[in-house]
Amino acid sequence: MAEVDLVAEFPRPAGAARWAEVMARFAARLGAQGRRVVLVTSGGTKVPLEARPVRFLDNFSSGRRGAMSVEAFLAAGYGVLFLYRARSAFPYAHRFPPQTWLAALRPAGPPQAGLLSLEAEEKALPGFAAALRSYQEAATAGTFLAVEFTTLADYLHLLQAAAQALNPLGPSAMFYLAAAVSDFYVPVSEMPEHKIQSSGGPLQITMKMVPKMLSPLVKDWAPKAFIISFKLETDPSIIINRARNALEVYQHQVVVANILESIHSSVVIVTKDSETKLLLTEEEVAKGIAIEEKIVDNLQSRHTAFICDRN
Ligand code: 9Z3
Repeated sequence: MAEVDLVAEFPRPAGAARWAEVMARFAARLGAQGRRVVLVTSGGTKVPLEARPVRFLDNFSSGRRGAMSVEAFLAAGYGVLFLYRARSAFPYAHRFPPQTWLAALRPAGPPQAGLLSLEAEEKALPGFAAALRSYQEAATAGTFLAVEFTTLADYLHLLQAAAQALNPLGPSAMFYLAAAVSDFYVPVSEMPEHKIQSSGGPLQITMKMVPKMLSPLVKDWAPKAFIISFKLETDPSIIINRARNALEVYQHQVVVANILESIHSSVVIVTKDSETKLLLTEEEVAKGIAIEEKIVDNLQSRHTAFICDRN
């Protein structure tokens, strides 16, 4: 698809216009403070197979990469726009699934003057108070905005709106595209309206290629921004070439290359003229250090150099 006509191919989600305004205001406010702002996309997209969908195509992404990276960007002083798959990992909260706090927290007496007191053994919820503090600090400072998507169509429209919101920040805007976006979809015009019947026998579906949004993002939507895409493969022998190929085709700044079986312990940061392997040692894992801290640290330095260069 040469020209991407999002509206014609993908139904615009309800609320997209309102989110576009909220994102533009968020970016403008942080830009006026002289803050860098990063868009972190996270989680997998859901692709309906029927017009009144019962079945979907989805993928493995848990959103952990995105959630952990948001924490590291906030700690580094960035404003963060988090475009994430509904019910995937959420910054700070993902460390504490309900079964941990449901068992650990208990009411500490009846509410007094509208204040509910809860208590827990410190050991039962390690890091819980620190996570609450970090989240609430970002919320109070107004440096974090979370926007949900579920389907591929939601994602595409919100990505475009986010890019347009960040465009006025020029090189101070970073795009960190960690979401696992479907490569395939069924156009609305070709979808069966009702649930596909199994009485029809084995199912064959032809899916179209999803247009690569990196192309209009780099060329038109936010041409001055610092743009990082992620490349995922299962075959280590092809990953670096695939990453280099993406840099050549889209002309953006960085590809973070990862292999499915080691996504949370090792990545390679690939640029036009460098390859930097980031690895977690066993001691770092034992200390609770996450690979995202290293990725964000590395990219932050590159972003500084990029901004200096553009100015
Ligand atoms: C990634 O490669 C992310 O690192 C993961 C993170 C999705 C592997 P989790 O959410 O996993 O922590 O479970 N994201 C991009 C994957 C992708 O589909 N990239 C496209 C490709 O490889 C390029 S846009 O072709």
